[in-house]
Amino acid sequence: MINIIGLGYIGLPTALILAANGVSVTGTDYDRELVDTLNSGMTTFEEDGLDKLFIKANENGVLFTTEYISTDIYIVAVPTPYDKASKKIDANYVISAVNRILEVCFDGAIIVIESTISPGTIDKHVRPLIQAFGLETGKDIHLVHAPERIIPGNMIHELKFNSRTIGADTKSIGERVKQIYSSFCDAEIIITDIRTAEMTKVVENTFRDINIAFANELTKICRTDKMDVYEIIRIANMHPRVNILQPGPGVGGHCISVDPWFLVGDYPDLTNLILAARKINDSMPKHVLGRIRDIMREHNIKDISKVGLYGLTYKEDVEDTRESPTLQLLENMAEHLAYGIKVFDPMVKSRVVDHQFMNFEDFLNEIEVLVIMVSHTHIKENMDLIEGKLILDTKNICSFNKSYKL
Ligand code: SAJ
Repeated sequence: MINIIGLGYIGLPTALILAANGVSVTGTDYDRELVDTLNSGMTTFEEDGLDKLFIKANENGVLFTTEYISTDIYIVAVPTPYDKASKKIDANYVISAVNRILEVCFDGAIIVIESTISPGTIDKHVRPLIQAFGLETGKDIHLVHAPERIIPGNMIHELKFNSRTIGADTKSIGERVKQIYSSFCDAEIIITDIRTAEMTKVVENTFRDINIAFANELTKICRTDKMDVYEIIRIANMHPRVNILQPGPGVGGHCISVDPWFLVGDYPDLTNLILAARKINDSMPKHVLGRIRDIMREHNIKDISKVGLYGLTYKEDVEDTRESPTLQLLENMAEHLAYGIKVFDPMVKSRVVDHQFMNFEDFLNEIEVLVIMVSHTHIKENMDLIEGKLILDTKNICSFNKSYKL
């Protein structure tokens, strides 16, 4: 029996894919409402293929509870935020999960940490917990780090086809964990040490952040002299060794905008490039605000409540609003909020901000300037509805002559 701790965006799909592939699984989460929802036969977020997996996992007897189970394998997938002041990882969720496991686990149990952690977290924060229990790592308890790599929007496919890294203290424990992941993962599974696995995961997300920052910096350069950044990136990317990502209104989500800070927090004197990239990406919502002002000036629009932001999530076709560029932008313009900039997102069913509309047409009726912050399929399929508006298209999805770009 594997006990998965944390049934969020990573823990739930992992529990389901294991169970769907015949592994005996109990999922544990401290959120009673979430556990009740799963036990009532419903999933807790939308993701392509998740519901199908849920049905299969239920047929195979997957269990959900708020309790920790006595067993010999645990997979921990709890949040790892960073402390905004120190820029260092906040490992409290991991620490509390491991403490609860140590109270109930069998002798010789394996604890796999899937949550993204900064390099050294296991040595600094997790091993001491085991010693404090009077136990010995490598004998009474085995620690493993197996960071996830799946991308929201394509999670189920990537669970099966992305290669994985397993960091373990010994090859034999690494092999045992590899066997578990092999039950559903068809790609290569590499065994390495824990520190390398920790660092590799953070490096992957930092690489993406830096690449996006480069695209965003190019956007600002191109704006100054009216060059077309999208065309320039498109042509540059035809070079066999160039692969620049796309500019946008900012970098959100709980991964790319968080993980590079772990390195900045731990190596402040050595992370000039990484810090610069973070600052560039964090400056993009302000750049969008500047572009909104340009358009308002040009069209003599004085009232910010005539502006509507389309998209509240951190990227297209997901429901997750964490650290989203739109929320960052609204924070940036807090003093103007009283004037009521409008917001709409078809993926967000609850009220998250002021002046949020739940109906697209009502939203459009109230605004003159539409700012596309997120390129949901919904708007791509409803281009005819927005044609009469002044459009600031931060995602380059709109081909109308009149649309403004970043
Ligand atoms: N974005 C751009 N331009 C781009 C690509 C993305 O501005 O060309 C923005 C998005 O709009 C979004 C943010 O970046 O606001 C992050 O989105 P994303 O799609 O790049 O990444 P995430 O956060 O959804 O998932 C990432 C992935 N990491 C890498 O691709 C290296 C995923 O594989 C990881 O599993 C995930 O982080 C994680 O959990 O760490």
